[in-house]
Amino acid sequence: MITVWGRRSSSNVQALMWCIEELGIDYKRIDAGFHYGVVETEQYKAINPNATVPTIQDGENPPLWETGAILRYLAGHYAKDEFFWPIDPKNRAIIDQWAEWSKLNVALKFTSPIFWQVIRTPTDRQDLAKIKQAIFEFESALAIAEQQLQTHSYLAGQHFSLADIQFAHVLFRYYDIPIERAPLAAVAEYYQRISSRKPFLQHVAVSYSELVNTK
Ligand SMILES: N[C@@H](CCC(=O)N[C@@H](CS)C(=O)NCC(=O)O)C(=O)O
Repeated sequence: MITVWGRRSSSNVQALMWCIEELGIDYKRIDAGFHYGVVETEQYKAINPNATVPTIQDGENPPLWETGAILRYLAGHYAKDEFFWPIDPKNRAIIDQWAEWSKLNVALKFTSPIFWQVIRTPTDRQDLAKIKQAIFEFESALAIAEQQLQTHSYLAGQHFSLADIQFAHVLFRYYDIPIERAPLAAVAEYYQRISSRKPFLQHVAVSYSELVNTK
């Protein structure tokens, strides 16, 4: 049994929960972070000094933080599917390449400069030019995924993998928030494919209303 600390509205927790569900792992989730608190307690900081979510503990093993590392731990320990995170180093490196790319070029270029600006900043305080530039930069990264997805069903190849979790958990909010989007047909078609996965619907395509700031 894995214990997960992290609120459902955190994008990193969503990626993790999506992975847990895909791999069929037993878990208990404790709300933490944002207005749920917990993360600033000394007890929590002893297991995650960053005071962020998610953190996990698998049985008696040492606690783990940093979503990418947790996903790899779970994949290495629990995935039965040979494609999710392959054992062969050169096949695994392709998954890791796209997963790292997704974290650095997709998630980081979306969450703070776009999502937080559009959803968590009251309309009268939004810097529209800055948001437009951030969308341009984010979609320049998506254009690389577009090219890849024109010839591959999934981000790192023809099979669903850990890279899709790092990449596609961002897409629900990208397609949901009120912004103008570039026409990226292969990404849109891929998103439809991903959206038919139950674990994605259960943990990623969920309300973020607790994050909206209208004041
Ligand atoms: N690099 C870390 C980032 C963790 C992070 O910043 N998590 C955010 C939520 S997505 C957080 O804890 N925010 C503060 C809070 O929720 O209280 C990871 O990938 O796990």
